[in-house]
Amino acid sequence: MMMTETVSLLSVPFGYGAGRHGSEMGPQAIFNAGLMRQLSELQIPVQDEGPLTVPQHYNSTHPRLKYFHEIIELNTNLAAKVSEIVARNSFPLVLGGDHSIAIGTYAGLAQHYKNLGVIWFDAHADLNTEDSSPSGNIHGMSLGVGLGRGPDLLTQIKGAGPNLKPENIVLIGTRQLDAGEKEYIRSSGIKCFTMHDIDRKGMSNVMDEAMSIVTRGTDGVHLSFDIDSLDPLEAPGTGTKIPGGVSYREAHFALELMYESRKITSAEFVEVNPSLDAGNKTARLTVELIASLLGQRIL
Ligand code: EXY
Ligand code: MN
Ligand code: MN
Ligand code: MN
Repeated sequence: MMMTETVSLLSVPFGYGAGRHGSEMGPQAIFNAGLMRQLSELQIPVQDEGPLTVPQHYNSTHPRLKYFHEIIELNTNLAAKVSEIVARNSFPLVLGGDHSIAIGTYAGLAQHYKNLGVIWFDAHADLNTEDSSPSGNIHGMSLGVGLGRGPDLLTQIKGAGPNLKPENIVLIGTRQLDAGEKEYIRSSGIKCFTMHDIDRKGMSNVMDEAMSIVTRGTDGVHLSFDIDSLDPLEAPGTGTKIPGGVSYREAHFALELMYESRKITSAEFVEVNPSLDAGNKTARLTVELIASLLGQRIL
């Protein structure tokens, strides 16, 4: 664990940001895979905050952004809850849900951290806008929203000003980018470690570089872990599978290094979709990864 003593577990059973059904069942699948037992073995005080109340589908009508109003409502509630957890000096551990919930997580964190570092583990960059998005699915835009790209109703959930800065963000595991995202990454200077970089440098060097970027001049570091960063052969239970991903070993090692750094101040694990899983394999693997982040060691 990092700078705080208690972990506050917040389930967000919400999947309207994704193109397919099922990630709203992610938190339950992760609990069923033995999360509480694993955490109790670590002897960390864990506070189960219970599931966040999520909006029902109400005729949301935006010409391009699917479930726009539901996503605003959800993230407004989530931001308030995350902010309250940080105010109590507890470590927010958010379980999704699709990746659109990152919008609420960092909006809440931004109430406390003015220069937040972010590690975005993902096959994707989630930097689309309503113009560049091929799908209209907001989970493919959630990092961009944090940088102020998008309609005010999404970017200003907790007041004016972008919540994140490009120079504080590191992408890891990237292997599927849309044209507008590539252009933005190049021009904004966001650091992007693609699968090519991981193959060439090794995860150890990538993590060293990544940690030095996200800790330089920042006041906290958030980990946003999209389970689709992993290779779909190992983690099939997710909605947007892209071959050639991070191995379980590499991910596990990266999370152990994050623990050793003692710099991570909040985390979210998203996009586990049990309806696409083989048994509950992906959720079990997620539990293992969370345990590594929180300090579990083999010996
Ligand atoms: N780039 C594609 C889109 O914007 O539709 C796919 C995005 C998937 C987003 C996922 C969960 O990280
Ligand atoms: Mn994502
Ligand atoms: Mn993804
Ligand atoms: Mn471990």
